Amino acid sequence: MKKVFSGIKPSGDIHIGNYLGAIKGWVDSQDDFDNIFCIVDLHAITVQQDPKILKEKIRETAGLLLACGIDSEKSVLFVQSHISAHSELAWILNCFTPMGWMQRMTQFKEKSEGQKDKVSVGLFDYPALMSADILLYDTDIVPVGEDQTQHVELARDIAKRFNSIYGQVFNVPKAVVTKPGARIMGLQKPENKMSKGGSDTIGLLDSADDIRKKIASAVTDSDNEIKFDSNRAGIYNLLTIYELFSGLDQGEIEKKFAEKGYADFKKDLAEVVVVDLEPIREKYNDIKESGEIEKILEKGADKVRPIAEKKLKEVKNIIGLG
Ligand code: AQP
Repeated sequence: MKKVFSGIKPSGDIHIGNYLGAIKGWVDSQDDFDNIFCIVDLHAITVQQDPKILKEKIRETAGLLLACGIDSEKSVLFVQSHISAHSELAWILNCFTPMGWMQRMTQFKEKSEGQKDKVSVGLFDYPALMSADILLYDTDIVPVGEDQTQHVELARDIAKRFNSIYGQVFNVPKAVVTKPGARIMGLQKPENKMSKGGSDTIGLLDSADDIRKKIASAVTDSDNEIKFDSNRAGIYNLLTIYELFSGLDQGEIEKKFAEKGYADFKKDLAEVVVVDLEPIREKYNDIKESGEIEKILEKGADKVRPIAEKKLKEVKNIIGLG
């Protein structure tokens, strides 16, 4: 089976953007690929984190992945910082990455905008660590949202460059973009992507009442016409969420709401979301209480450690370290 590496940052509350754009697909792919799911806490600290909250969010993210259906018997689930080879390889890759390549990364430009003094070198260098994550495990496929494809391209370029100097050391991975259009936007600011840092999200652990309130107050427009029109960002985003949760296609949805207004549509949307998220929340609470999360993460780290250490040893040896 093809090897797949996927990461998620424990940098806040996991939201329906993460779920629809990534986690749902990960769960569905477990019989088809040799999956590694990594909670990328070293990526989370590229912006400042509260230590106590970060520790909690690492466990919460793991619990939520399990609650959504990640099966630790079929796939590996571990925490990035538990395997020191990620940081070590990232440093080595830094030394093989031209500055110009890194300076082209558009996500850094977006994320650093307007906060010059606070921006860390780590945020700039994030793609080197991401390359290390991917290359350590001879990954074939990296499923990503569109915003991350440039980083996978960089990992490919670094792998090719390294291989051209030292021979076939790294497998050159491929990005597979998760379903087009599955980019969930903020409910109040539909021009921005739904993001863990923002207040504009529906969290997987939000109560049913909170979900209803958030959807009821989501921004739409004055057209009051329920149609998939990407020029009308607010209603388009809500319709996309409806489509992905309900499994209905766009034509069916437009037909269903042809005679209805936004208020009715929002009520239906809230129920579709609540019905899907409620069992996840319940399962999460059970897993948390069972005390299993820590054990599963340890088991996951034990599984990948020998693979990562072997690759790192090969790299160190070939470049003359030690
Ligand atoms: N709004 C979104 N719509 C669709 N997919 C999304 N993803 C994130 N936001 C959306 C996908 O979720 C996976 C894990 O994301 P991440 O933890 O690496 O963080 P991110 O991509 O930087 O997104 P966030 O949630 O906005 O985090 P913060 O606020 O910490 O930067 C990825 O596959 C991503 O594409």
